[in-house]
Amino acid sequence: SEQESTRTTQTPPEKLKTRTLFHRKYSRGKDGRTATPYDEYWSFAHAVRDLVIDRFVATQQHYLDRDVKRLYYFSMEYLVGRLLKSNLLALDMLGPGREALGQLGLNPEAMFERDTEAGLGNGGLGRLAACYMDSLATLEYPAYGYGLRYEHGIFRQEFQEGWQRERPDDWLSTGYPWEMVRPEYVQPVCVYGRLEDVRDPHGGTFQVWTDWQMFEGVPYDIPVIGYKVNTVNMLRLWSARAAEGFQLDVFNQGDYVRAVEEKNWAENVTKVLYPSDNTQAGRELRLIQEYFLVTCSIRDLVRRYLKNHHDWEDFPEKNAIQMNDTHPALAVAELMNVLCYEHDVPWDKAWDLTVRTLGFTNHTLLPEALEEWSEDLLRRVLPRHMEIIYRINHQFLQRVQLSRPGNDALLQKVSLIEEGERKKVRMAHLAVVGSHAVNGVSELHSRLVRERVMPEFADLKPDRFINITNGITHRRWLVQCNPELAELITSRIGDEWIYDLEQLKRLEPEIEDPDFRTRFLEIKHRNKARLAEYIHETTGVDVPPDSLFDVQIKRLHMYKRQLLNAMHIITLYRRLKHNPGMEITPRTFIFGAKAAPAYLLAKRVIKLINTLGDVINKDPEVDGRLKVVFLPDYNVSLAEKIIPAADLSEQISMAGKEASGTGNMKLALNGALTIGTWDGANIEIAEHVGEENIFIFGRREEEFEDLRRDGYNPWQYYDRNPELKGVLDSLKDNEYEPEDPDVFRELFDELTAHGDPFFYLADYRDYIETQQRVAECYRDRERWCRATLLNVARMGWFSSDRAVRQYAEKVWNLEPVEVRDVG
Ligand code: DL6
Repeated sequence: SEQESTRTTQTPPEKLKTRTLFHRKYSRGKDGRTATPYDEYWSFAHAVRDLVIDRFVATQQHYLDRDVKRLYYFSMEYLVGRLLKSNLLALDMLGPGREALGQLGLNPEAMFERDTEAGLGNGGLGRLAACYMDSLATLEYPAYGYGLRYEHGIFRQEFQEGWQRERPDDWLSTGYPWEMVRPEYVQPVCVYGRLEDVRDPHGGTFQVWTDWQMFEGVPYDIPVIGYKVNTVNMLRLWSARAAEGFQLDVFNQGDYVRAVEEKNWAENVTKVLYPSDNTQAGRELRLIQEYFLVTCSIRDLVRRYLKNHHDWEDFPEKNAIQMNDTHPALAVAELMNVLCYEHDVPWDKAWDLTVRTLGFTNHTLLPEALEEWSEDLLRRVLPRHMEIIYRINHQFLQRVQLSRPGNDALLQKVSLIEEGERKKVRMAHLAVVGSHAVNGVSELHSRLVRERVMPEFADLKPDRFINITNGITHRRWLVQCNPELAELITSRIGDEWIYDLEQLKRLEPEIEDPDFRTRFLEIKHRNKARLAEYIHETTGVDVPPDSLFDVQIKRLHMYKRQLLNAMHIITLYRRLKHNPGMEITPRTFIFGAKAAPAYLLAKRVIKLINTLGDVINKDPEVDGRLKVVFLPDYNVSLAEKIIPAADLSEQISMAGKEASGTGNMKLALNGALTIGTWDGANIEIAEHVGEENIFIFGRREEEFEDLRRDGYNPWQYYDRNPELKGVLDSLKDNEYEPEDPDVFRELFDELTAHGDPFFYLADYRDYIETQQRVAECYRDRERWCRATLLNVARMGWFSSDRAVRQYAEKVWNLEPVEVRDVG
C-alpha cells in the first residue's frame, strides 16, 4: 500500500523506478536484455498506475461509506487521448517520472509518444466528455463515466494521392495498461424476442418479454485522477461478449459452426465506433450499441444503490444521470423497465423517479443528426421498450391536451412518435420528456434549441430548458500541452490558476511589461519551430516558423466550411500569380480533420486542400510565402502539438450551425487569435476577450433566415464578384490538376447550382477582407502580441471546471466530497 511505500525512504523517482523494474520482471517476464521498448512502456505505465490504486480504492470506499450522491455521465463517446503524461501531471509526478525514466536509460518523450491513444469518439462531443471527467475528479465530485469499449476506435486516416483512406484503429492489440477488467460486475443484456400475454392468478393478463437473445456486458475501468487531490473516479467502459453457456443447445445439437457464428454476433456489438459526426448512423447494430450502454450502466448503478437502500424513495437524491446527446436516450425507457418490471415499482412512482434522475444535453441543431429510429426496428429489437415508449407518450399527450385543449397540431408536433408511412420514434422528444433539465451548449445554441428546434416543448416546460456553455480542461489544454507558457504564467501570478482558471485575469497588468511579452513571443516561436519539425517529419514539407500559422482543426463538415478557408488560399494564390511581387504576410495554412468515410463531399474537400498544398508548396513564384499542409490522422495527441503553435484559429462555421465548438477555446487559451463567425461559443469568446481582440465576420443566423426567405441565389455573388468567380472557375476546371479536370466539379456545383446550403458565397467577401485585416495586424507584432495575451488572460471562464460546477448546481444537485483518508 501507499502507506507501506512511504514508510520506506524512497524518493518519488526511486519509487517509480523500483516499480517499473518490478513490472518488467513480474508482469512482462523480461529483464534489461530482453525487454522491448513496448515492455518498458508497459512496465512504466503500470508503475504509474500503481501510484493511484490506493486513492482509487479509498475514493470508492469513501463514496460507499458516506452513501454520497453520484453523477453518472452516459456517453457513447470518450475521446480520452493519451493518459501517461496527464496521469503523471495529476499525481504531481511529471518531474519525478522524467527523472525515473532518465535513470532507467529511457527517453521520457519517446515513452509519452508510445502511450496508446484511446480514440473512442468522433469529435467535440466525445472530447467534451473526457474534459468533464477530468474536471469532475479534480473538483472532487463523485462521478462515473459510462461508455463503450470499442475494439476499434475512430479510424486512422492516411492520404493516398491526396484522398483520405481509412484504416482500422487497433488500439487494444498490444493491451491497454490503464484499464482493469471487472468480470465480477458482468451484466446480462437481452434483445429481440416478443411480448406474450400471460394470465395472472386474478384473472387479468400481463405481458412477458420472451424468446429474447441474451449476451453480456463486461466492464473495464479506467481510473480518472483528480489533479493533486485524492479523488480518483472511474470511467467504466462496457465490452460485449456472448453469455456464458450461450447457444449451448445449438452446440449440443452438433451445429458447432452456427453456434460460433452466433457467438461472434454478440462480440460484434462493441467491435467498432460508428465514425459519423453530426449524422445519425441509423443501423440496427448502432441501436443495439445504444441500448447495450444504457442497460449495462443502469443495472450497474441500481446494483450500487441497492447496497445501501431498501426502497426507491431516495433514488433521485442519490443518483443523477446525464445523457450526452440523444444516443443514450433509451435510458428513459430502460430505467422505467428496470423499476416497473424488475422491481415492481408502480408506474407513476417510477416515472417521477426517472424524470428527477435524468438530465439531457443537446449538442446539435443539424436535422440530419437528430436521432429517429423506425418504430418497426425498435419494436423488433426491444419489444418491451417500444411498449413503454408508447405508454410514456400516451400519458404525456394526455397532459398536453389538458393544458392546451383542442390543439391537434401541437399534439402531432410534440409526440414521441412521428406518424407517416413508416412510424418513427423521436429520440430527442423521449429525452426531453424524460428529463428534468435540458441544456444546450452555448448561449446561441440553447436559444435556438428553444426557439427553432423545440418551441412547443419550450412553451410547455419553459423552466426545463437551460444553457450551460461548454468548457475545456486547461490542465490538458495548457498545463500539459504548453508547459513553457504554463511556467511563464506561474512565474507571474503563482500556480493558483491551475485550480481556478479565472485567476488568469491577473495577467492583464503583466502585459504592459515588455519582458513578459518578449518571453511569450519566444515561447510561441519555439512551439512553432517544434511543430514545423513535426510537419517536416510527417509530410516532408518545410514551413517557415516565422510565417503566420493559420490553423483549422476539427471534423470535416460542409457546415464547418473548411472549403471557405481553401477559397481564401486560392484567392491569395491567384493574387500572387497575377502579381508575384506583391507584398503579402507569409502564411502557413495547417489543417487537421477526418471526414466520415461515407461523406463523399467532405472527402473531396480534403483532396482539394492536399492538391492545393502540392501545387502551392512547390511553386517557385510563391517562394515559400504560402504553405499548405494537411496533417494526417488528426486526433487528441496531434491537437496537443498544433494548438500551442497556432497564431490564428479558424472558427468559420455558418452562423447557427456549430452548437458550441471547444477547439475555439483551446486555441484562444494558448494565444491564438480567432477569426470566426457569430456562431456557437465564438460569440461568448468575443464577449470575454473583447471584440477588438477577435476577428468576427459574416452574417448572423437571423440574416441567413432572411436571405433564405427572400430566395438566396449564389449565382448573384458569382456574377458580381470577379475575384470570387475566378476562384470558383478554377475549381470547376481544376486548374490545379489539369490531368483530372472534373475532380472538384462537385464542389463548384455545391456552391452554385445546388444552392450553396451553407452560404459560403454570402460570407466570402467579408471573410477575405477580414483575413486582410488579420494579415495587417500580424505585421504589427506589438499589437498582435498584446491581443493574444489579452485572449489568454480573459479565457478563464471557459474552463470545464466552471461548466461542471454549473451542471452540479443547475442539473445534478451534486456536492463535492473530499477524500481524506487514503489507506
Ligand atoms: O458540445 C460538444 C460539441 C460541440 O462543441 C460542437 O459544436 C457540436 O458539433 C458537437 N456535436 C456533436 C453532435 N454529435 N452527434 N451526433 O458532436 O458537440
